[in-house]
Amino acid sequence: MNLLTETGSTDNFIPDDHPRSESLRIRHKLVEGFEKGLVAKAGLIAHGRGEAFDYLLGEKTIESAEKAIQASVAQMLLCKHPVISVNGNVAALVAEEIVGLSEAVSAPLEVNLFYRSRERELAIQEALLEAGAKQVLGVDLDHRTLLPGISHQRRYVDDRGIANADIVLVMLEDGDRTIALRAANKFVVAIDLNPLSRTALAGSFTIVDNLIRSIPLMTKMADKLKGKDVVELQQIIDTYSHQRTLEDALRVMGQSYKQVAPMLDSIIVAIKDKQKK
Ligand code: PTJ
Repeated sequence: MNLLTETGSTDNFIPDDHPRSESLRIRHKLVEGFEKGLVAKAGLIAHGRGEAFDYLLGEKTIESAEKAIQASVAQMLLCKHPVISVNGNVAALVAEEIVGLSEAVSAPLEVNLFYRSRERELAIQEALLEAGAKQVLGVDLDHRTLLPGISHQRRYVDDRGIANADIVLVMLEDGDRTIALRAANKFVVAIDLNPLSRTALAGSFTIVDNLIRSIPLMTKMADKLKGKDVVELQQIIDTYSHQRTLEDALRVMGQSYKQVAPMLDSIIVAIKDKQKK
């Protein structure tokens, strides 16, 4: 069959033995999300930026990100009104997983978009409901209110959700709203693969990791930490350093130059293997 003329399932295009098959499948999930009206055009580009940083992290959750997950979940469990902000990329990539986290930390999901349109709000709401969410905030116009200090569409928040939250989890976010949320005295947990982004810097705590890995890890962590008392949770938070986490992510990325020599060797082996066939 001629793969170039084939349409439909991505399985036909991405063979399992392709060394980057997992990353390519995630990309296609996002493209499908775009076709379903969940993801903004710019969301596809934003994903590419994330992929580049993830490459430098070795596409794994580094130790300092695990610590950030622990401290962030501890803080979410201690706060009274946690809310999880969901945009197009999140709904396309981790709809079921974000519903799982929402249940684990008792935090409602709220749709909040940079490129807000009624169609996208409703499509994202539907995807979350299909994934098992019992309620999705941020869509009902009767509950719409404004977060001060932002001129773009992210200023619209739900009076049952982000407007009254004491902690907000954000992903694929822009620095503007993170700063506005902090200015409104909210604790912000950010997930961002770029440790130098304004969001990563402006978050109270930042998890430098791919949300595809970190959301399920946060749910597992919530199940683990739920048994701990307030003093133990507070101790985790007090011994955590936001600055050290960002520095460590950059240190790990900087160390990736050490992979060049072994990777060059493996490419030479791959070329020789192909020549033998
Ligand atoms: O709100 P929407 O759905 O209308 O779309 C808003 C987008 C995503 C277009 C908007 O927020 C945007 O342009 O984002 P930025 O400014 O490109 O920032 C996205 C950040 O998320 C970048 O720092 C990326 O490195 C990071 N990122 C991308 N993919 C992932 C990620 N971080 C964690 N996990 C990812 N999978």
